[in-house]
Amino acid sequence: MLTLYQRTDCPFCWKVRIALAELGLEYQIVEIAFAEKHPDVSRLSPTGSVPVLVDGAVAIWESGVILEYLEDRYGPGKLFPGEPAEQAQIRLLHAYSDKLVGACLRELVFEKRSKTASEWDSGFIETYENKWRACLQELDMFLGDKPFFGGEFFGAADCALAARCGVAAAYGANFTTEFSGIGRWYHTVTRRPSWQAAYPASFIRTQ
Ligand SMILES: N[C@@H](CCC(=O)N[C@@H](CS)C(=O)NCC(=O)O)C(=O)O
Repeated sequence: MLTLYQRTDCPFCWKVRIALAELGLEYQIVEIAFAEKHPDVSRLSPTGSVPVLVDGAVAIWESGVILEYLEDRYGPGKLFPGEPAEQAQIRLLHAYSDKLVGACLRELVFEKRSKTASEWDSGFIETYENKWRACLQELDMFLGDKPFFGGEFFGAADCALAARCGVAAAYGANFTTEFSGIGRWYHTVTRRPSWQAAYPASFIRTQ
């Protein structure tokens, strides 16, 4: 049985849950509280961060490496489908999601989560909403008419971006009307069984 050390509302963990569900894998969860230093996580992950996936004698930290492992071990051609050039594109979009989309959403979420609505810094929020909008514009152009960021198939980049967009939606960042391609994609994503299975049971209240 696979074990996932995770925090439900963490987008890196959410991404891994979507991938596990896409591959139809059963797993058990060890939930780590916010700021908790769990001894298993400290032992298994040099960064001390989650997600950490344990598969028998193998322990993997770093969500991107977890997806690569799941692909190789359980789903060749499912999370990174296509020819090398298409697979590289999926890896680039996955990195884009973690590094660029993640960076601006993290600022938005922390600002909203750490304060009451009356204390929010509206200028700060506007700055990062604009960065988020710029990311969406690029992603929308990239997606074009394709059903998924993985092309015809829902792949690793879709897992990562689905979790990011889920966080954005939960924190009130509307994006589905302004960017029609992303809106169509997100609508499809939210109807997938993997999305429903992986959706966080609870979100930290924002106000
Ligand atoms: N690059 C890592 C990032 C993981 C990460 O930042 N996890 C956060 C939760 S969203 C965490 O565990 N933070 C607590 C810590 O690092 O001690 C990955 O992709 O797995």
